[in-house]
Amino acid sequence: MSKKVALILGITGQDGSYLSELLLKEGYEVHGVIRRSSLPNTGRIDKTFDPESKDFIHYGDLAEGIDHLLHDLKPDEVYNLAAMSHVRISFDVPVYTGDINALGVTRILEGIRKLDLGEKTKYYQASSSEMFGLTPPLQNEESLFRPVSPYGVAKLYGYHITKCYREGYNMFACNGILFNHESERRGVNFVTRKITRIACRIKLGMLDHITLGNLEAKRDWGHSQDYMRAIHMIMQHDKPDDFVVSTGEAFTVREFAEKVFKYLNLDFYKYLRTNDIYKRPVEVPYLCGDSSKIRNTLGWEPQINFEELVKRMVDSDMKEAINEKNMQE
Ligand code: NAP
Ligand code: F7E
Repeated sequence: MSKKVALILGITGQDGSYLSELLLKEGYEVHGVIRRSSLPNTGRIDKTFDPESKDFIHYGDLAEGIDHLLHDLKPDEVYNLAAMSHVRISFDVPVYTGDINALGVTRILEGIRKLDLGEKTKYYQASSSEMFGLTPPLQNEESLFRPVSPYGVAKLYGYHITKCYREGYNMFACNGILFNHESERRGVNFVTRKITRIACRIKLGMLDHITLGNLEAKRDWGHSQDYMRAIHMIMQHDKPDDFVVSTGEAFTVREFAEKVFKYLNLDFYKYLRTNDIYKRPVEVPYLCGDSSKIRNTLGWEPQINFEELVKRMVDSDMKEAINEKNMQE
């Protein structure tokens, strides 16, 4: 039997790197799209894909569309994980955020439709709990969307246009509405990784403080590997549908930081500074998801809890910080 072909947009990101590993393990032929950058951006996938090989890694950008790749590869499954994914920065680049996170989705769906791949090619859209915005928890598939960031608004467009192509053209197009998920590979300017990275450097005497914004925001934090398992299950379901993916437990940024510093035997408040530059014009105060639908329908549940997430992130950042310190000496 020939291998299933998967195409991942956003393969160089946190989620894309874990998803590519999962799909390769499942026996897929995996292709990914990378952007041109002035410094290497393939650090998360260099161990998985030969950087010299042009067979599986292709240049492309959601600003332009990927019709050429859809035409050449005729993939069985397209995972769109590509986005300008930072909520605060979306206030600085709102037009770009709309172009990539909203219109970028239409570019892919329209490519699938125009090339008449709709019968064959399944589409996954990386929708976000940020779309719920000011709606109080628990949020699930029936909750009102009240986004308050350019990121959340653009993602809501992506969500609806995915449903529109599903209903209008009978395409297998699904949304995963994923709550915050982190990992050892999380981008360094998201709050969890910022805290674990800096705390380890404080422990080793390389830094003497951490500066944060709003400490009271509450988030439902899971691990990216568990969530990539969920999205693969969503794509194997017998019908296209939309699912919330979350742990159902939420903590404040303050609680996350306290836990990290305590794990390292440090007093968080001795090192804490705050600065409004890390605050958003409008904050989403409290996200906590009700993921009963995916648990009951597909049997998914997370395997990595909050404690384990914190431990994995700190242990990994400690190794990285020790290496960095040794290089400096
Ligand atoms: P991430 O680490 O920031 O990765 C984003 C990926 O998108 C990177 O590969 C990036 O490429 C790529 N990208 C950005 N702009 C692009 C463009 N114009 N054309 C092509 N590729 C582009 O994000 P993540 O945490 O893995 O999240 C994956 C997806 O899930 C995103 O769509 C995000 O919005 C969504 N999401 C994430 C969470 C979460 O908590 N992590 C929750 C809900 C939804 P470079 O490496 O070159 O920058
Ligand atoms: O902020 C607060 C900040 O940037 C979490 C993305 O993956 O999840 C992510 O978006 C909270 C916010 O993630 C700092 O105000 C305090 O309340 O880690 P974050 P996010 O905005 O929740 C959603 C679901 C996505 O879809 C997104 O792609 O932490 N916070 N101090 C801070 N945040 C940052 N980044 N930096 C601080 O210094």
